[in-house]
Amino acid sequence: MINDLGARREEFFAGTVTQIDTSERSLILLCDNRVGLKVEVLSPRILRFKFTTDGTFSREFSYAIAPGQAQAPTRFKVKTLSDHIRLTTKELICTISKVGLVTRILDKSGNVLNEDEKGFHWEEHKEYGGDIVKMSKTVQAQEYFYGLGDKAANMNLRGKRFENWGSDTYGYTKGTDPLYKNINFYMGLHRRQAYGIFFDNTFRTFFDFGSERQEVSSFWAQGGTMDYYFIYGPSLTQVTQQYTTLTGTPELPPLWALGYHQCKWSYYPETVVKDLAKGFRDRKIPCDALYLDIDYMEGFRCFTWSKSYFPEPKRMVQELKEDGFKTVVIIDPGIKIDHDYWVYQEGVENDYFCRRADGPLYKGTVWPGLCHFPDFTREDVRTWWSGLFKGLIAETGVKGVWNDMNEPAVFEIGTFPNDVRHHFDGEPGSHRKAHNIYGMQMARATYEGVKNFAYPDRPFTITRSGYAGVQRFASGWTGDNIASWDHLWLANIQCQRLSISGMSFVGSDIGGFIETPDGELYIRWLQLGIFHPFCRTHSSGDHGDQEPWSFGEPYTSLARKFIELRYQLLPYLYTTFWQYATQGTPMLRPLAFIDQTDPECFHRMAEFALGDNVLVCPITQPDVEGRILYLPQGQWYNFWTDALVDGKREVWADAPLDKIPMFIKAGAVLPFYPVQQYVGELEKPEVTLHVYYHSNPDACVSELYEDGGEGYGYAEGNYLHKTFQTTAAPDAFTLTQEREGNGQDAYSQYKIVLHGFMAAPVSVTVDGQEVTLEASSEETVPTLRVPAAFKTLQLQLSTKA
Ligand code: NBV
Repeated sequence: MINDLGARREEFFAGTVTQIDTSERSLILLCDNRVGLKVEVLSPRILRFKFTTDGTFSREFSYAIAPGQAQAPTRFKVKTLSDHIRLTTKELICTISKVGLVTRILDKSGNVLNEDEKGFHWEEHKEYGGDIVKMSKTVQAQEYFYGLGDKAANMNLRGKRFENWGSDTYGYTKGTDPLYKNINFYMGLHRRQAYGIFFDNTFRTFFDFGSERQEVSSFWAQGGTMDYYFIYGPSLTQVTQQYTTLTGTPELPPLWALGYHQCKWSYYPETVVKDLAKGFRDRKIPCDALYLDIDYMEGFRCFTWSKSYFPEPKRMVQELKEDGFKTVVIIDPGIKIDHDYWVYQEGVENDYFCRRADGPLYKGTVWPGLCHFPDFTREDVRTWWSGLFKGLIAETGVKGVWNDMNEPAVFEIGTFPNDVRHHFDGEPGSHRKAHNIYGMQMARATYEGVKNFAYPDRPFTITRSGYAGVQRFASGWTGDNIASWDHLWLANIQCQRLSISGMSFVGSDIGGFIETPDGELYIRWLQLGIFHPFCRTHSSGDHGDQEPWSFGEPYTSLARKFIELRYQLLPYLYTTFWQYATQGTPMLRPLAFIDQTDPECFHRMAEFALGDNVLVCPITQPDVEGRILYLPQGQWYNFWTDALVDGKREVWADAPLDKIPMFIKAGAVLPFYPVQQYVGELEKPEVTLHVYYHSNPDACVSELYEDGGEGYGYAEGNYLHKTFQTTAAPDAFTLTQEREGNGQDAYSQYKIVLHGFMAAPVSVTVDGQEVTLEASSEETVPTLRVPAAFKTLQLQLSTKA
């Protein structure tokens, strides 16, 4: 049973199976050396593998798994054969060797999806006790690896090793690892089939994708249990979707949260904030949210306001609100040790702060000086923390909360010492076990507080750190990046990777946090940022200004142009968010997610899709007039010129500084709003449907989801989910609309803009009635207006079309 593989390392393996049990959901195998494996069948495509090294399975508890996700029992069969046990579901075959519990998973046609190399093995942790639990798997031929959250590395993770141990990585660069978030979820793609692995272990974890040994991938943790989920796609998108059936998705954000946000460390005092607000409105640059960084507080004490900088916060927040701005404030976890400070007093009186192993309260230095830190792994502490938001949200009118430093970060020593104790919701342990979920539990308590006091409005929260499942509680940003072209490139990859790792509501500090961009870099970054679900300029503020107008002309006008485009795209962005919130579909999709049969898409990483119909590729170099990019299969319209381009090949896209390469899928219906200075400025913004011609007799489907953009009316059915289909015949083109939901249209008509039609249609009928086209300056872009509830729009095309 003992395999001494390394020079100093004593590794242990499973023995021989002596007992086989099945229940409604699981197969349980026990070996002669007390090693056990429970295979839980969560669905025909999701299997959970949980091991024990001492005959007893650990308690069923997970911060990652969303409550209420339990699925109905799934039928499966178990067969015992001479040297292995075989479990089959409708979609998968899983074999487990009787000696060593080595596992292999195949699709129902017998293709290997994933197989163990050594499989489960472990080492005893000599210093801390417990097991260092390990799993090794065989890398399949031509296998690509994706996922793992916010890694600053190429899209394909093969050949690399990574660590998850949330870290404050100011000024990180490509290759810095670990970063702020801990998402133990990756995907493998080979033979056109994809699967995912989610390793639910909160200790420091590692993932190796053929770095140490080319043909072996492995993952391990410095404590806890080997407990992982295998998720079969077969498409990459399905893998991410199913991962979110386990770990959850966020609720729909308020629509304003998808607008443009402006941040700096720090805007103060009040006059500066007011000037900033005026700066946007005077220049007619749309903006929805303004952020207050740590200086708004009194000596960095959370839940206080600096009396000299912000003497009347409620009035200021209200005045900003009247001008369409929502105020978002930062809240860090460190609570200043100050006997006259009520938050400190409440925390001490109720014993809410973390303690060292031998009893004293843990003290660490952060912005306010020496601090104590709430133990967010206790329910009563989370409830207390949530309650602290009453003042900010219910009384002062703040609309969103930004959680920073929650890795947790501590000056000089990095994070809490290992011996710091945490309650861990009933299974007390050290910081080794709680570190990676500390930030997520802070975000959870913050979210619950903001939600409670914001009701009936929707909450908005953002976090720097998190563990798998954090997407249920907060949006996120990629931390302290640098104003450099390399970082613009990285922001693109990091946001895509977070999105496919279940966390779509993400963005980077536009323009870079550290140092100052020049006008060109800022505009190129903004051009990318408007396609990220979270769109915020942020900078450390100790150097030049970083507002959209800070770089003078032509940059101010260009910034306005792209922020305006963001506001036009809002109905599309919101629909894409709805797909994410309801189905777990990633909002940002790397090319491999668009066509996993085309090997050219597997390693590409600059190009990505936002939602179903928009493909973009940022410019990440100075002084260029365009770039070569790869368009996936299908036909695409250049957004700027309406030129039709065939996919599955490289194309050159012109992109002087006033353009970003942007393509719309042929056949798409792209909903646009008019430009607004902030969400809600227009009470009933008209929707323009941009209809892109395709010559395909097969229908091309686009969606539009609408609700009030605020409040919970949608939960009562007050929403409209519209499905548009476009189909072409040789001399005709049809657009149909199907509607579901009890919402009311906010507008009576759609404006329809026809793109890519060779000539104006000779006749147009809407639900059988003939209508006339509007006079248009450009003959190639005919427009018309149709009733919002139309069912069928029939275009009779000249034979030239
Ligand atoms: O609160 C100040 C900053 C904040 O602006 C930034 O976004 C965070 O990532 N914070 C880090 C702490 C200071 C970093 C040097």
